[in-house]
Amino acid sequence: MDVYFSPLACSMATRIALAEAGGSANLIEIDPISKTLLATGEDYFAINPLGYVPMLRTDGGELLSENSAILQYVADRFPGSGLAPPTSDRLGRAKLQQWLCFIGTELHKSLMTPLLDSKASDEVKAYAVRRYESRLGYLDQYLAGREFLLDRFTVADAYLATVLGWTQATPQIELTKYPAVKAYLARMRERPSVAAALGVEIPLFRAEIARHKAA
Ligand SMILES: N[C@@H](CCC(=O)N[C@@H](CS)C(=O)NCC(=O)O)C(=O)O
Repeated sequence: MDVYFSPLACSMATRIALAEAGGSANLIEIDPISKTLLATGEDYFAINPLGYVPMLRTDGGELLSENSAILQYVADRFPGSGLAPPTSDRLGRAKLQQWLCFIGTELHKSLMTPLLDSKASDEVKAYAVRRYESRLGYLDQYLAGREFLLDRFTVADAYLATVLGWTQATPQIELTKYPAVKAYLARMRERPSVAAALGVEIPLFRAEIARHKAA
C-alpha cells in the first residue's frame, strides 16, 4: 500500500491511523509547490490529476483519493484496530462519516484552507472566520465531557487532531475561546500515534520550507 503525503498536510491523518493500527505503508512525499514526488522528481499530477494529497494506492494497484475514503479504507484494512465502527453497525458507521464530512467540509476546506493560504486576501480570511468559526463553537459544546468524537479513538479523531493542529499557524483563531477543543487537541498530541507523526513530519516540513526558500 502506498500513501502519498506532504508534511503536516491532512495526509498526516492517514499516518496517525496507520500508527494506531500497527500497520505499515510506503509513505511517498509530494512537494506541494512543484507537485512532484520528492524522491524521484516524477510528476504527481500523473498520479492525482487534482494534485492534492492524500492519495492511496492499494496493494492491488487501485488509486483512492479523499481523506474520508482513505481513512475508512485504512480502518477496514485493519479491522482489529477499532479505528472505525464495523460496516454492520450502520448507525455507528454513519456517525463516523458524519464527523469525517464535518471535519472535511466545515473545518478543513471552509475554515482552515483559506486561513492557511498565503495568497488569500485579508477579506477572504475574515469572511472564512465570520462564516465558519461557529463550527468550532459547535465542536466545543460537543466535545465537553467527551474524550473522543465517537466512543473510542477512530480515524475521525486522527483527522480532527491533524486539522486542529493547524490553528497554531492561524492567529485568527484563538483556541482559548474553545476550552474543550483546546483540551482535546492537547490530549491528542499526547497520544503516541500523533506525537510520532508530528515527530516525523515537523522536520520534513522544515526541510520543505528551507528547500522552497533556497529555490
Ligand atoms: N478533497 C480532498 C482535499 C485534500 C486537500 O485539501 N489536501 C491539501 C493538503 S491538506 C492539498 O494537498 N492541497 C494542495 C492543492 O489543493 O493543490 C480530501 O478531502 O482529501
